[in-house]
Amino acid sequence: MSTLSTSLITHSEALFEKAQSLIPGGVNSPVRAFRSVGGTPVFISKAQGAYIWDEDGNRYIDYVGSWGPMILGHAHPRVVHRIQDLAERGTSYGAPTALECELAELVTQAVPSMEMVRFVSSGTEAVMSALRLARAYTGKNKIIKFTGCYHGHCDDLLVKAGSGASTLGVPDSPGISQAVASQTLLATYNDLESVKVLFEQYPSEIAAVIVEPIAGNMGCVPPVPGFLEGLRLLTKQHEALLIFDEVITGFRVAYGGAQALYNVMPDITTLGKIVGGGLPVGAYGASQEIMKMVAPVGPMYQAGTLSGNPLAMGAGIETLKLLQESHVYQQLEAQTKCLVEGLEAVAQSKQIPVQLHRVGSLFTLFFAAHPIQNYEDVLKANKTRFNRFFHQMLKKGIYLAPSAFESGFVSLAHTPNDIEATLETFSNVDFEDQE
Ligand code: HOZ
Repeated sequence: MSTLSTSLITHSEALFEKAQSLIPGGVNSPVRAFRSVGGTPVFISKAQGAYIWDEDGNRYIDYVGSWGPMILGHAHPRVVHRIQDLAERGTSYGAPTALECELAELVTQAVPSMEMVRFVSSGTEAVMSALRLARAYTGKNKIIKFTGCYHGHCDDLLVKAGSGASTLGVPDSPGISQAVASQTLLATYNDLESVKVLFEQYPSEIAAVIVEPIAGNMGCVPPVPGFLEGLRLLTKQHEALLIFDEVITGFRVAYGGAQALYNVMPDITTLGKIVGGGLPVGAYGASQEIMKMVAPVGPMYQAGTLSGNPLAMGAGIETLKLLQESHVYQQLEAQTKCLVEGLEAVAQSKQIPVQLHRVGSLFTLFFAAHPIQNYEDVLKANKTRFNRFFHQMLKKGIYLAPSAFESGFVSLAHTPNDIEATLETFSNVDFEDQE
């Protein structure tokens, strides 16, 4: 591991200062600004395999993986070569390509409930389109979402819990109209009763329930047994659609995503991250019947200049093909299990209460003694302790998400040595606050 820079002001600090005068908060996505953990974000100059390097030359073992897409590790040679090869033929045509067909075939073969797919450029765009599709198909307007589940920054879903927000539909961000926010209803993750109550309250107005089948944006919170099955039943009973937001879980927890893992089929699925192999891609898909609502076949309009971009399609194709190799998910499972069990053992030896959650190669370490099943539980975890842990790990070359409430990602490039180095580093973290 490299020694960290000793100059008075690091390149990252200088860049952050400059960036803040040009870009709001110095970042193009808020969580990157380290507001949750404090301090200065490291500016990344390159990545390879399981590692990223900052502008000061420090190397880190990366458990963020660009927030999920880099399941193969960074700069996998096959993905890089494909992008290079395609770039020489032009970077965007705004016209159909064979590549789109190839990726669509791979996706629909992989994800059990998707018979047809439409590619867009981000997870947010996929979710936004999926909601429009659900409304167009059902002719209803209201959407149920779960507090703590995040589905990108589209207006409808930037509403979460908080005093009054659930019942009054108060937008979480200014700029979202009351009319839009009032169409979003909030339920509690892993609590079917909270969904039933909403269906009873609005029996004929709910177009869809949208859920992260494994919550990944409040840290990793798996569904309790029966939760997803219960959502499937309730939505069927009330003629509402079930949308699985598999932007994080798609191709991550299993090749067919969480729906394959738990054998619960949604009506609409949204994808992002891995499906684009590290380039900007989102996708939404469903049965032929539902997808025939989408223009130009049906009346629901949705379009995009860079949708199905050839470089992004190529990166996605190579990534999915590599994920089809037989050892892949067993290897991810084994490495992550080893990491998570090791973290648990170290925490125990330090007498620090933790909850370690893992599904496949998606994991979160919560500093909490209580079981965690929903957002309220998540908020009660010890944030101060996480921040102390985060900064000490970062200083020693372990790059984790800069927030107590995000998931960690292990890639195929992480080696047993990387896991060992991570555990060793954790064992040296000084929890001065320890009671
Ligand atoms: N949506 C991500 C957090 N769950 C953050 C994405 C980013 O900052 O790149």
